[in-house]
Amino acid sequence: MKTAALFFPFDLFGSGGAKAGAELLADAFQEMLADNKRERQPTRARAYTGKVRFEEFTFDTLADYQDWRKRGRHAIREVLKRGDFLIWTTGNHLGVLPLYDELAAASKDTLVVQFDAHLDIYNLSDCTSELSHGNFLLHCAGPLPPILNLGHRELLLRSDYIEKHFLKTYSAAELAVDPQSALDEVRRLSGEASRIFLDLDCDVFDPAFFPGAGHAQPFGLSPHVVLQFIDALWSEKVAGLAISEFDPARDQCDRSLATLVWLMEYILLKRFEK
Ligand SMILES: [Mn+2]
Repeated sequence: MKTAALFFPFDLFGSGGAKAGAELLADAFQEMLADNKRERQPTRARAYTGKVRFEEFTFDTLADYQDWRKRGRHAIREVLKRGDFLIWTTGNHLGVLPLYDELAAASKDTLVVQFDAHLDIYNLSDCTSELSHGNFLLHCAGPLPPILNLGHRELLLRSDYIEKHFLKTYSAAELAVDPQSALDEVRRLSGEASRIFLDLDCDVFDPAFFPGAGHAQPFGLSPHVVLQFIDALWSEKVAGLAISEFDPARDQCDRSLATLVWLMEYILLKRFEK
C-alpha cells in the first residue's frame, strides 16, 4: 500500500484565499519529503519515505476550472481503485465534493468523519441555492455516505433537518460538556464501518490555536481534542484524509501551517509505522 498525496487548490464559490493554502501545503509537504531523503541517520520517517506519491494540480486557466469536479473525481477514483491511502488537500471545503461524489457511488458502509465548524447543508434565506462551499453536501452526485460531524458550532439549523443529511453530529459545545459519550460513539461507529475517511475543514479548530482559516467561529476544538478523536476512530480501515480551508493570509507566524504539516506527518507515521 502507498499513499497518494494529491494537492487540488480549488477555491471557487466561497472562501477564496484557500487556494494559496493548498499550494503552500504542497510546497511544505515536498520539503518534508526532501528533508527525509537527505537525512543520513535512520529516523521514523523511513517508515513512509518511498511510499508517497506526490501530485499537484493547477488551476491556471479557465479550462482547468471548467471540469474541476470531473478531474477531481477521476484522480480520487484511481487512488481508491488501487487501494492506496489518500491525502486530498484542497482549497475551500467545496474542493472535497469530488471525494463525496466518489463515495456516493461506493458502498454504504464507508463512514466519513468530518471535523467542521459548519454543517454544509445550508438552505437559509441568505444562502445561494447554487453550488457553494456552504451547501455542497446537498449537491453530491448520489446519496451521501454516512457522515459523522464533530465540532460544529451550528445554532440555527433544526435537528430534524440535520438528521436528514448526517448520521450523527456532535457540536463543539456537546464535546466540551461531555467528550466521553462522543468518543465512545465514534469508537462504536468506526468499529462497524468497513472503511473510514477523515474530512478536516480547518475551521473546526478554535481560532486561538489555528488563526489561518476563513469563517472563524469561536468555541472551536483544540488540536488535542482532534487528536483524541483520531485516536478513537483509528484502525487500518482509515482510507484517507481530506484537508481544506487553510488560508495562509490569516495565519500568524506559520502556526496553522505547522499544525497541518505536523498532522500530515503524524497520519503518515500512524499509517505506515509498524
Ligand atoms: Mn466549514
